[in-house]
Amino acid sequence: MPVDVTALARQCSSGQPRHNWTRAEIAALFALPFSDLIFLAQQVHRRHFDANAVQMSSLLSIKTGGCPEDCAYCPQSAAFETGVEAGKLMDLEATLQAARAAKKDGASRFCMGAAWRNPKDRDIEKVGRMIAEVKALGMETCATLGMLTPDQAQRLRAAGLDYYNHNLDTSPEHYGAIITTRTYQDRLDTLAHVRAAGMKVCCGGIVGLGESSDDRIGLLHSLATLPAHPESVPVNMLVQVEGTPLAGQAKPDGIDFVRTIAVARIVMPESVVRLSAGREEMSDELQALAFLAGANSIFLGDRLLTTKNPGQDRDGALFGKLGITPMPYATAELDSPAAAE
Ligand code: SAM
Ligand code: DTB
Ligand code: SF4
Repeated sequence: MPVDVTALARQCSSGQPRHNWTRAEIAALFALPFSDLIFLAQQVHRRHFDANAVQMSSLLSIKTGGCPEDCAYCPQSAAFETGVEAGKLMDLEATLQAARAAKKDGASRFCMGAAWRNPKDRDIEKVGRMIAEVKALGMETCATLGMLTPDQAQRLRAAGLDYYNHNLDTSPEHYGAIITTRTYQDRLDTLAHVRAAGMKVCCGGIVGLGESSDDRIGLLHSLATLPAHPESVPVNMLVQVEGTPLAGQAKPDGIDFVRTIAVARIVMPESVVRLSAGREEMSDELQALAFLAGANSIFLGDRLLTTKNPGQDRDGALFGKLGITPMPYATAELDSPAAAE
């Protein structure tokens, strides 16, 4: 049966979260005239959020490079010559120093990333100590460490981890063209362990992997039909890194990227949607359109994990022009006393 777009738009504008999206409905949203799509995304956004508030996180690579996975986009895979040196797990004091600086620069959440397929149990112990100390600074905590067992997820939660980032990246159909060393189901299993341990989920994908428009529909369908929507949905624009198999291919159209953000906003109305990697190469106008389409979080600071991000000066000027204000502690209740500072 064809989708009744008028009825769908009316139903979407109520902002009620749904988990039974069909691919045909998501395709119909992508196909809306751009102004209608942005209007709908704005209606949904304003039902749940202050339209001018943007959540700010800071990223730190606590273990860089040498990863045994073969994700075709990633400069940290040991399978590609990208010039990224493999390092050891960072020590606690260096991590805390970065977290304190991030807090001073206005980040409310600190996200620690490791180039692992999965952490070992002794890594969980060390990262757990980092999490507890970052939390004691009065920041929300996030980590992205690869696949987890149920027990590892529980230990991270017990250490004070608020969010776990684990992306689906693309549609189930396109996944095998991007990563051969793990399956979509592996990703879904870790997401279930993270949920079962009581953590908030940060899960999204990448635009620019050579995916078709059906794959973007498929990615958003996978995310929006999870048993609970991820609280945080990063939409990354591929950062092409020399030496990775995806370097040098055609870049996606900016309007298509903004459409992906708008549809994510509509199908996961209560989620914070992150305008994630790729901002360094975006114009102010493209970023403004992404915020208008319902993106309401970003990474602050001049570095993502291994690649560049706009620094404080450019972001400060952009936020000033757009009247953007920081959204403190978007969805987590902090139990640390320092949170009140
Ligand atoms: N190794 C862990 C994993 O894969 O889950 C955690 C770190 S990994 C770098 C986190 C995410 O960064 C990936 O899932 C991917 O979505 C994103 N990412 C990596 N390289 C990227 C790139 N070149 N451009 C955009 N996003 C990228
Ligand atoms: C996410 O979705 N994007 C961030 C974060 N989660 C960990 C990572 C982007 C990495 C971009 C490439 C790099 O800097 O190495
Ligand atoms: Fe490893 Fe994560 Fe990069 Fe894949 S995305 S190669 S798992 S660091």
